[in-house]
Amino acid sequence: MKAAVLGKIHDRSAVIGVVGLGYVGLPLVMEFVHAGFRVIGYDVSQRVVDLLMSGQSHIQDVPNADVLAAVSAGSFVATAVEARLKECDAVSIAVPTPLSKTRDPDMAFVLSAADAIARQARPGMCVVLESTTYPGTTRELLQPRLEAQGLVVGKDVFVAFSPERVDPGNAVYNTRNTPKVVGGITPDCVEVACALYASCIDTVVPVSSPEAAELVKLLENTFRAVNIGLVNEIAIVCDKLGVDVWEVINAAATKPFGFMKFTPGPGIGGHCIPLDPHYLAWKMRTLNYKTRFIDLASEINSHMPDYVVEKVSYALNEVRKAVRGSRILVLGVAYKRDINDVRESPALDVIRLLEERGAHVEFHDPFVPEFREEVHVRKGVELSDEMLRWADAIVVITDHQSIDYQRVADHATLVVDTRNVMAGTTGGRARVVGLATKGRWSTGAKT
Ligand code: SAJ
Repeated sequence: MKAAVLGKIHDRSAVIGVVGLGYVGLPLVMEFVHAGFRVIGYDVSQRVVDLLMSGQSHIQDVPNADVLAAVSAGSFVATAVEARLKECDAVSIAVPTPLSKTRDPDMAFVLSAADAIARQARPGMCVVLESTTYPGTTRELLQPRLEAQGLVVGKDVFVAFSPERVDPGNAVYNTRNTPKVVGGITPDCVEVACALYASCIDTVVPVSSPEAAELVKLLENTFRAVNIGLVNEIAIVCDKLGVDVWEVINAAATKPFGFMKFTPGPGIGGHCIPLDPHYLAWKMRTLNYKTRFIDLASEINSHMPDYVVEKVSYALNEVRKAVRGSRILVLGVAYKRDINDVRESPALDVIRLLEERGAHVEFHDPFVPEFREEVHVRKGVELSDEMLRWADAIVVITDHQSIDYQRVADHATLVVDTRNVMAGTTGGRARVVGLATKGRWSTGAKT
């Protein structure tokens, strides 16, 4: 069976399935198409399926033209019909793994994908889970569902975990040129899954088990969460010492070895960093172990929106204004610069906290004209000189590069700058308060 599937991968006659056509799945579809495979994309959203089949892309990093070309050539078909998975020789699962309200893993998407694939699975199939999850998921949730169909893993079917490493909006690193870690249930599973990805990704990194591969991903993103938490705490330390945190970090970053630059901010957003470490923390709790670094980093990072609002309150107070009744313009609501994704964005917390204190808050984000709050859609405002003058305070949350910060300095009266974007401005009427400039006023402090 292994030789058969390896042969189909080698001669590109294998039909590849991708379950979940989001920011991970759709780029992966395109890489398999460009490698010469026919790809069946399965998604439960008929809206997504219809959009893709009409030659349009809903993913920022995948151009419409790529989708249209693949669909027109018959190399890619999107479907919401589960039975189409029966045609696949290999299937990659790239569905969301969110957290529940109690910050526990929500495996519903993975389980329904695994059940769908199990129902359609047949001998000779390779199934790879890509969704970020706790160590043990592949062996405990995916493997038994396939075995329940009478399939022997490592003989009839080949099962592996391979973490996604998609960085939305990254112009340098994409699915093809980012090394792909692969951990299989058996050595033959590793061999088959590595051959699958080696067909369309430059570098494949085999590891000895799915647990190792699952943990690789969690280490990568916990590493970021913990270091962001550290540098956010350093910002608070600098605030109490009256030291410019950006000066300290930029100087530390001159160390050519043994240091990696992270920057403080209003908190962490996105679908990875705020969530992934909690998958590991949850798993370790079931083993009666407390992952203190993860918990502490999460505590500091999730406190940053409160810290920012305290800064706003302090800065307004310095000009005898209360937050209540103040007009505040938030610049940037996306969770990081130059993208349009607001998931878990700290901006949402900052806006909520300011409004709870009675402020009138508007936002401007060149990438996000509007976003959905619980029950209504919140629309942004255009960035105008009038709007800048209207605001009692401008709060920079996302450091989009397309915003003219000199214009902000020239027309605003007060800027609370959580991303150090005002450092590049000169003069202007605005007073700037940074993340770590307690009471120290600077008009466009340069670092
Ligand atoms: N952030 C900081 N300070 C930093 C870095 C990030 O406050 O020094 C904030 C960002 O503003 C954002 C959040 O943390 O709100 C997450 O930022 P991120 O740069 O980690 O961006 P993500 O969430 O898009 O992370 C993705 C991840 N990719 C995958 O999981 C495959 C992550 O592993 C990548 O390292 C990251 O992109 C990247 O390097 O850009």
